[in-house]
Formats: sequence, C-alpha cells, structure tokens
Amino acid sequence: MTRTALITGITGQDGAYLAQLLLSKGYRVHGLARRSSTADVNTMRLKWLGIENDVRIVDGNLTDLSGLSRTMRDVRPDEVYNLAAQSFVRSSWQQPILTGNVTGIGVTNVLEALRLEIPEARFYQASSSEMYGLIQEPVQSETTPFHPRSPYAVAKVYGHWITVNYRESFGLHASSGILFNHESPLRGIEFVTRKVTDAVARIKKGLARELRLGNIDAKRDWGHSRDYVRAMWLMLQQDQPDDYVVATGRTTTVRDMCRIAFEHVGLEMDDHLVIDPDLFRPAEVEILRGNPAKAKAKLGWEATISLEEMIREMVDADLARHSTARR
Ligand code: NAP
Ligand code: F7E
Repeated sequence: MTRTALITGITGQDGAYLAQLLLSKGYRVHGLARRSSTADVNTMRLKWLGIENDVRIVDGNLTDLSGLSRTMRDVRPDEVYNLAAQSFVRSSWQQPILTGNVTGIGVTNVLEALRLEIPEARFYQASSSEMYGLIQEPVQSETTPFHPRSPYAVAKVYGHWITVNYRESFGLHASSGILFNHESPLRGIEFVTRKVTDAVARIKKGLARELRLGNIDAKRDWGHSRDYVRAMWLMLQQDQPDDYVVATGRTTTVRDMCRIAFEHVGLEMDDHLVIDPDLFRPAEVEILRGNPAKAKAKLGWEATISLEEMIREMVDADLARHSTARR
C-alpha cells in the first residue's frame, strides 16, 4: 500500500532531501509551505533535486492551527515530519517572539492538529543539538541535560518536551531527533558552512576578495543532510517511538572547516579571512560533539559522508552556481 507523508518545512534544506528520500521509497509526499509572493524562489531546492513536480505543496503556516487541522484532515498522512522552524540562531535574538511562536508553540499546533484529526499517524520532531548549549557533558547523548543559549534553542527545548509530553500523555507515536549540525549544497547561505563555500567560490572566480566571519574558534559536529534525513525516516519505522541523537561523533573548529574549503581550490585562507566582531553572538555555543551510539544500535544508522567530502561538494556546487549566474 502506498504510504503518505506530510513534511512541514518542505522548502528548506532537510525538507527537500527528505522529500527526495521518501519519493524514492514510493511515498506520496505532501509539503506544507508558507504562501509567498515569490513561489518560484520558494521551490528552488525541490527544483535543484528535480522533484518539484513530484510533491504536492499545501499552503499553510505553523502558527495557524485551523489550517493545520484542515491539512491533516485532507491529506490524512501516515507520517508527519515537522521540520518547519525559524532555524537561524542569530536571527532568534532579533526575532525572539516570532521564533518562540513558530519554533516552539508551532510544534504544539502540529501535535494538536495530529492528535485531534489523525492520532494514529506517526510524528517526527526536528530537535536540535543547540538545546545542549552550554554543554553539561563533553560528549552529548540522549541523557545529557539541556542548557540552551539562544531564543532559538529555548524554543527547541519547548518543542522537544512537548513532543515527549504528547507521547506520554496521549500515546502518540511521536519521536524526536536531536540532530547535530548538518549541511549540504542546499544549506541556506546565512549558515557558516555555506557562507564559507559560497565566498570561497566567489573569491576563486574573482568576484570577491574577502570572507568576514565571527567566532572561528567555535566547534561543531558537522554531518551531511542526505545522511541525516535517513535517520528521521528510520525513527518513524520503529515499533516504539523514542528520542535519538544523530551526529558524527567528531568535532571541528569553524577555522579548520574554512581551511578545508580554501585548500580545495588552492587558495590560502589567511590571505582572505577577516574577523568581524559584529558577527559574534550575544551568547555562544562554544563546542558540540554528539554520541550517535543509540542511533547506531537501534536504527542501524551511521553517518557515511565526511566533513571533507561534504565541504568539497559544497564548494564545487557554489563554483558551478557562480559559473552560470549572471554577473
Ligand atoms: P531551513 O532550511 O531553515 O528550513 C526551514 C523550513 O521551515 C523552511 O521550509 C521554511 O519555509 C519553513 N518555515 C519557517 N517558518 C515557517 C512557518 N511559520 N510556517 C511554515 N513553515 C515555516 O532548516 P533546515 O536546515 O532544513 O532544518 C530543518 C529543521 O531541523 C528545522 O526545524 C531546524 O530548526 C532543525 N534542525 C536543523 C539542523 C541543521 O543543522 N540543519 C540541526 C538540528 C535541527 P520558507 O522556505 O518559506 O522560509
Ligand atoms: O553557526 C560560528 C557561529 O549559523 C555555526 C542551525 O541549523 O545548527 C545550526 O545552528 C558556528 C557558530 O549554525 C560566523 O558563531 C562564526 O558558533 O552555521 P551556524 P548554528 O548556530 O550552529 C543547529 C544544530 C541548529 O539547530 C540550527 O537550526 O559558526 N560563526 N562566524 C558563524 N556563523 C554564521 N552563521 N556566520 C558567521 O559569519
């Protein structure tokens, strides 16, 4: 029997890769997207993957419970993946209330719509390693306490616990993936990996001279979105819902990630990198490193793409973009 999935945030990085994965498994895929005056730009990632005509887009917003309920009733998905969020940490200090409403309360809206309309459906919540913030253990697992460091991370902690609460209160098949940073050529340009690979490509093409960054001593556990959406799907195939850390187990500084990108095109990082104090955050997450042992043991999941392979793929994609872009 053909299964049906609903993905909120289908126009984002993970939404696009997850839609591609589910289509390859024979799912009927519906995606919730915010109405926009630039609908063509909105589906850019789905177009990049060549799947824009294979998914059905439904207008909707995480802040609109009545619309979400109607969507659940109309689509009747077997699986709901809640990926929509105001996901940029830095913006969350600029828009803390919007971030709380979408990234936090928005999760309750989706859970309520699901509980009232299709309580038998399975639910995935996109939790985040940002919840660990000021880390309480050197390697973070499912049992490590949270200490969020931004309005975004605070909202994600709420979303995480309301998911656990709906599982415990109503018996929903609701799982939460605590995903560490994951990137790809489809990553938004405001995030540090893509900012770096885009700048390296422009510098290589003679379109720019410098790259301005903030705290390059910050360390992250970076994986590839293509690998990480597979973990989301695996969580919803388990008999029992649960929470899982999804990570590589390796941590790298922004500085070293950046060096990988410059070296790939034969440029010296120090000739182009400028530190800009305006890009430092009010409160920083200095270091993250995840322990994916539970995901490996229970889901049979492992990261397959290294940081080096991923950064090279991203630089190559940005070089190609700048070769075809109008100057
Ligand atoms: P992303 O590229 O920023 O995508 C976010 C998606 O949410 C976009 O489709 C966006 O739509 C949508 N959205 C934003 N506000 C909305 C609203 N009010 N109503 C409906 N849709 C809304 O994020 P991502 O990297 O794919 O991440 C997917 C999810 O995983 C997010 O929840 C993120 O917080 C979480 N996460 C990400 C990472 C990571 O490293 N990537 C790690 C842990 C957790 P528009 O296209 O219209 O903006
Ligand atoms: O920053 C430092 C910055 O914005 C990474 C989101 O997907 O992953 C992401 O959140 C690090 C930080 O990602 C610049 O200070 C230095 O320490 O790429 P980022 P993030 O904040 O870790 C988590 C898991 C999520 O859940 C989020 O949704 O890089 N950094 N200089 C910089 N960061 C940016 N963006 N720009 C800079 O110029």
